[in-house]
Amino acid sequence: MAPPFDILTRMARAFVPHSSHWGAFEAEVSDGTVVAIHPYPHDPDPSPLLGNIADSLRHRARITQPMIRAGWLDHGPRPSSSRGAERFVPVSWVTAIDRLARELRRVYDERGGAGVYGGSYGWSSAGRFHHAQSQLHRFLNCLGGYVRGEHTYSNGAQSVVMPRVVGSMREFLDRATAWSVLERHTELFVCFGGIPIKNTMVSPGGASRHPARDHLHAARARGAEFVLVSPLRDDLPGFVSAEWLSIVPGTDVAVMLALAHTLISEGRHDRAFLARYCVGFERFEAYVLGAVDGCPRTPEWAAQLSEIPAASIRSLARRMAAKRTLINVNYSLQRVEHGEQAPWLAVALAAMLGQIGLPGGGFGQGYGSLGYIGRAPMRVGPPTLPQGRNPVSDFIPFARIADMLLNPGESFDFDGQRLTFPDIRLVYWCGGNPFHHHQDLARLRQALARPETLVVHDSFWTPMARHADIVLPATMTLERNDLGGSPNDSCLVAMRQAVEPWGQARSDFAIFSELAGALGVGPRFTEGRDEMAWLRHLYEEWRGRIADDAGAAPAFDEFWAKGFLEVAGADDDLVLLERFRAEPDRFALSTPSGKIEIFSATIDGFGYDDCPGHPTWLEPTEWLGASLAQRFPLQLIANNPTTRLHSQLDVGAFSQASKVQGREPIRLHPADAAARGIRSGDVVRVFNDRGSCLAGAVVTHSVRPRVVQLSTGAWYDPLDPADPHSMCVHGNPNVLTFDRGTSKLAQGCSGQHALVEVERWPGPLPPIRAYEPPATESRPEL
Ligand code: PGD
Repeated sequence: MAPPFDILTRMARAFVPHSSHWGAFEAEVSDGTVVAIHPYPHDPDPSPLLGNIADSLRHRARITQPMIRAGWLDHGPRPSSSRGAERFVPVSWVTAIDRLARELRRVYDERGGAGVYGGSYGWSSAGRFHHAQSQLHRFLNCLGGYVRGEHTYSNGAQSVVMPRVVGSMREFLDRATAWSVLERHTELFVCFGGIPIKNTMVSPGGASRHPARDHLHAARARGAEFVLVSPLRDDLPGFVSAEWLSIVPGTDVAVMLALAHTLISEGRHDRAFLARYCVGFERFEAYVLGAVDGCPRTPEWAAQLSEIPAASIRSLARRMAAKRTLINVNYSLQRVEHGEQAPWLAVALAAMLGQIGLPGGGFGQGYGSLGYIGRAPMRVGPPTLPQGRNPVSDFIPFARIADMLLNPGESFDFDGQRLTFPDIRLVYWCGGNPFHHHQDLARLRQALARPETLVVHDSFWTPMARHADIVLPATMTLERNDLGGSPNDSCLVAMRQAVEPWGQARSDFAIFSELAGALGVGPRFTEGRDEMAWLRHLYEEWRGRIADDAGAAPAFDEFWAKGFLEVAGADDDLVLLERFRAEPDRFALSTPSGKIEIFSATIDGFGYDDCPGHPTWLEPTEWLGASLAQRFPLQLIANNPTTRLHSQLDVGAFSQASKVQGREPIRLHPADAAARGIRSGDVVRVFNDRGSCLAGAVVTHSVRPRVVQLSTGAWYDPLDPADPHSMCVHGNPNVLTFDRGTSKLAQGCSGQHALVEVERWPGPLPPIRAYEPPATESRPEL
């Protein structure tokens, strides 16, 4: 048994096993403080994001005690446009629990679970038990359920369209080709959106190892060739010596269609494969050749849109047909308007090459988007907290939250269904930051003014916490005990508590246990277990499943003392598509035809103008070819950041070191910078009709001309907090992005692109206040 926490803290120095979404580690603790973070020794390529942890733990941006917005206390629950601009009143836990329990009772009595939005999108933290959304959902299910969200902001378009094209997501996408197979067999790796190492550092639930860089090295050393199709040169590491096809953002579909055109017109496509394993190629072929609308999708046609020379497209198509080729499409390509098209088209192209199911050939999706793609899943998944049953059937695709709050009762399309936005009175957020993940923040603020009550648990004064009515301080993972693990990782981590909770912070579990008690559902929520009893229970349940799989794991106490437990049982048998190739009838796909659907009669039957029955070029509203580009001539790429996970630990040292004069860096091409008199290190204003923000210029040849790149995750910091349209002085790109679903099919997030203009900010520079706690007023009676 490991020494209990109080003894640990008294020891001069302790090394405490722990984990995060970006890697397993040991926290070195001295005098009750984390003094250093040491990566898990077996990790070949630890993430630099570990550098954000130590100084975040005791940062002034931590929430130290429960708070209630003054206006909510004064006027009671009601819509309010003052959210985000008002003072907070510090209250005791007793008062906070009492007020919140009464409010939950009121809403459930009046509206039932259909009046509560508990989707609470967000990555929260690693840890199987304290996973914030699971805790919230379990709690709300004890009260009568909640309106939920479906799919993700990450791969919302892909996760809806792909089941209609190849069937089950997990089997055919996450496991399409193992890294180890790719490293040995792929001759040509065509990477739409690249494989940015920064993204492979992150896996939901954590990863004890980061192997992507080594696999890429090995593939290159064996002679694999890489083609990078991206507006950003560094979307593939330099050591793979990729050929860079510098593309106009949003035009990958046009290039893929032209690759298809070349294959067809030169007879290089595999007709036998298409006939045996696919349906609907003829419909697609007619479209590509221009038989439908008189517009053949030739390389010359695509060159005009993409600015990739026609000769390069033609030559690439020929090489793809001649070599063992893997086509990878990153999630970024589907996080745009009409995002369904690129992943669908990648499958169609791979089918035309006839290599699906051959080692190292075919398609992949998201190799550069998340760390677990291409890694073998464990046969036995990690421990999971049961969430109970949700009796409410209402849901929204996650990215439609502002539409829902602004338009209750209105109907909308989603994946062949006509749904209605529910009428939400109370929003409960736990483990996510919509001011990071949602688009068009001015509109989001108007939407968040609508509910009667907004509750947030977070460890930090994120912009979402500032917009809440009731704010409850949550512990960080190092302040509690948990189990770390993910479905694609062989290491289970005893995430032991390293330090005391900051201020009055409590775990989400502790908060919900108290609330459940106050609402008369305590035993149902806790099942009579405290934190350690739950960990023991979840672990032993998992150990039973391991034993059923003929494996072995030690009893809980031994595991807990050990810290890191390496488990056998990775399912390396990544041959699902090989089986389909060998016996397509026996291993039919879970699509209506049992085959790859290049044309989907189901999707066609929905009659959506923005997502027809086969992959199609649909002009985006905001791209460099649009008329709007005359006023806003630069294409913004708002991608995931390099120096933190989303907006998490933006206060940390690694994230802070990247800022320019305190602002989020924006990268722009030297020609665009020179035309505007901008130099590296200058602060610039980035703007369009939806909003504006300040950012710090980095002038570089790594972005193509007329493109600027500003990553997400700088905490939203409005110059005038009372004005939803106010400029963000820190550099959050979601003040500029547009809030529209990818299409009627998936209604996914399309936040990756927007048209903008950039100008030098002449100063004076407004201060960054994002990390300062909001103003408070004390009320002794509370
Ligand atoms: P995070 O910053 O990870 O962003 O959006 P997401 O909301 O997941 O937010 C997690 C929050 O949970 C943080 O505030 C953290 O402090 C809090 N938290 C962590 N642990 C705990 C805990 O134990 N308890 C509680 N109560 N809180 C906790 C991510 C989303 O953004 C995603 S996945 C993607 S891929 C999207 N990408 C883009 C994009 O490419 N471009 C744009 N423009 N926008 C995007 N938004 C999306």
